[in-house]
Amino acid sequence: MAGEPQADCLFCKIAAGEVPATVVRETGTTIAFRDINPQAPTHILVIPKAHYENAAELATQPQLLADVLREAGEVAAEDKVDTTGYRIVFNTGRGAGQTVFHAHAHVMGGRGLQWPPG
Ligand code: IU
Repeated sequence: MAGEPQADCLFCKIAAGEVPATVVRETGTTIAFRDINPQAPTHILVIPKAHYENAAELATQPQLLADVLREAGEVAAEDKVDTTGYRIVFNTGRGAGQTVFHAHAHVMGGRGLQWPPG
């Protein structure tokens, strides 16, 4: 159920501290960690600790969505990509490349980013 921990969800396990990750920031509601397969010099995932499948489901909790977006800005600033520019991406659905079905914002920067993305 939305908002409840899922036994088979990797990001729920990272949020619970059961699976290690390179955590860069944590709040009461969110956790941010470096992507294990970075696609840019800065590639950080910001997730809500509670389980929502994707950005649309997360948006049913507006404060939590705002928490994730605020933390995306914070990690960008901490990695100093806020001045050069960065991208916040929510892949949504398999066809768009979503592989982990626990909502996560990719924060990417530190190199030139093409538009439109592939
Ligand atoms: P996607 O948008 O669902 O494809 O993003 C999932 C990301 O999670 C992807 O960039 C993976 O490299 C990343 N990831 C991770 O950081 N640690 C893991 O143990 C696994 C995936 I599995």
